[in-house]
Amino acid sequence: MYAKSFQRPKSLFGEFSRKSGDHLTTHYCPGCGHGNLHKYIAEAIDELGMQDRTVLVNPVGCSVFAYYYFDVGNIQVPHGRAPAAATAVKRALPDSLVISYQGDGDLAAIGGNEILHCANRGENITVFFVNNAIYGMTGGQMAPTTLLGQRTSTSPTGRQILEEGFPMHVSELLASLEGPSYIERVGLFDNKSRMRARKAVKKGLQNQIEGRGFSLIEVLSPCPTGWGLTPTDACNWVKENLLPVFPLGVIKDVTADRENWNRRRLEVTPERVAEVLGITHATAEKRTATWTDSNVATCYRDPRIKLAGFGGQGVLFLGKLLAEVGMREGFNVSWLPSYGPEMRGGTANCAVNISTLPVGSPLISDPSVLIATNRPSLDKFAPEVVSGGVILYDSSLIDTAPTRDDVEVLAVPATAIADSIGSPKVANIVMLGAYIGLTNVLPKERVVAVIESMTKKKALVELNIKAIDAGIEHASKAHVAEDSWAV
Ligand SMILES: Cc1ncc(C[n+]2csc(CCOP(=O)(O)OP(=O)(O)O)c2C)c(N)n1
Ligand code: SF4
Repeated sequence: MYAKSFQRPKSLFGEFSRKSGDHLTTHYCPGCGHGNLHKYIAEAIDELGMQDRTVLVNPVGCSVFAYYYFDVGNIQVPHGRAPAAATAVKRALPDSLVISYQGDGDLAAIGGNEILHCANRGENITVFFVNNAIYGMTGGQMAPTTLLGQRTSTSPTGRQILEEGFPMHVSELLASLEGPSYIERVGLFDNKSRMRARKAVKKGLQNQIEGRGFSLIEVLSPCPTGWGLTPTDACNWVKENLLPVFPLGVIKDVTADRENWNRRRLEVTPERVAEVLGITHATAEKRTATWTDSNVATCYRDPRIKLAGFGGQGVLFLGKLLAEVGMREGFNVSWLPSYGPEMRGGTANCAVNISTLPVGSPLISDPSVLIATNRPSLDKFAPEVVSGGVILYDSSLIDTAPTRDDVEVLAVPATAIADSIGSPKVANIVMLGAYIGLTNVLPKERVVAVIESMTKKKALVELNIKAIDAGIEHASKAHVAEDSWAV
């Protein structure tokens, strides 16, 4: 007896964790071609035994969340930049299977330049180019591949030659270059075309494994939502409208002549980076700091610090200062700024790691320390601080204390203190003084040394030293007051 069982390819996750509740379906609309293509790619990866060595470069577009579905290495990149990221991964890890997955807006519009040069270099990668003739994710705007006369949200009367030019035949364009090895156009509109697509997907990946150079598979893909059609009508629309303009078939195939098309492995060492960038003082020495013999309490060690306030309050500078001092102390550090487009007055925050361990990511979603200098920042980030963490806030500007009782809270009237010693501009440095006064995480002398190396103005250095001292003093007094209260 035979039993036929259908199961999900291993290269797709067993459950999709993106949506709460439903972990079985993807976020794609019913009848969308992305789902089919995901399945064919995953099946091919399984068949080629490459799951552990695959890196999928996810684009911006409807398929931005492909990393919730593919159980392989994933990178999500800015709009149109997948070929550059794929190039970097492939050159650094030539034995990996690198996939650039892109829509027609992503690949042919904003990323037109990237794909052109990537194809021209003949990078040994595989590109899946999903052509649905519009920008699906953002509401069906016109793409370079939109058909003449096709109505979209940005061509409401239909695409016109004299207004928007001709539909772009990207595959033919790329095939005119010498670099690419294999380019085929397939469609997803009936069983036969889907089987052909499945084969092309596998060949594109196989080529890469065999070192045969650049492969691109263009997939004419239904977008029922963007086109305002039912899934069945969308398949018919592919056949009746897209096919005559974008005929299916192999557009270029010189894979038989191409071997060893892999690049030499790119050695990226700190020394090499320093050499290329001409940074003579860069050293590759291991970070040596430890907390073992320090007087820093365990709860303050390896801090993950979020600093937040208005632009112009100096929170980004403060973060840089902390990271610089930490680095000079021999810790691993990172500094990641985040700010709005306003030059002044918008919100600004940054994340700083100071760690004895290598920093895996500069992003901090669970800070152990929050230094907040305005109310919105305190409201936004206080709930993220881990239990047992520390919150310092400028109580001159924030009139309500955080309500958390599982963290240590220090109110610092930083702006008032800074005002009293000469300038409200050093309120940020008062906050810094309070932080190091409370935790001992970094020595004051080192902070001063870094400030001295940043400015030649003696008066400014002196004002900063006063601000640090005032912050330290405030922290120690607050501690004493708290201890006596506790007793
Ligand atoms: C730099 C930048 N510009 C514009 C956008 C807005 N945007 C998001 S997705 C998208 C178009 C995606 O269309 P396509 O690549 O065809 O993929 P589809 O959604 O149809 O699968 C645009 C313009 C963005 N996210 N980033
Ligand atoms: S909008 Fe179009 S491309 Fe995007 S998920 Fe829906 S059907 Fe697919």
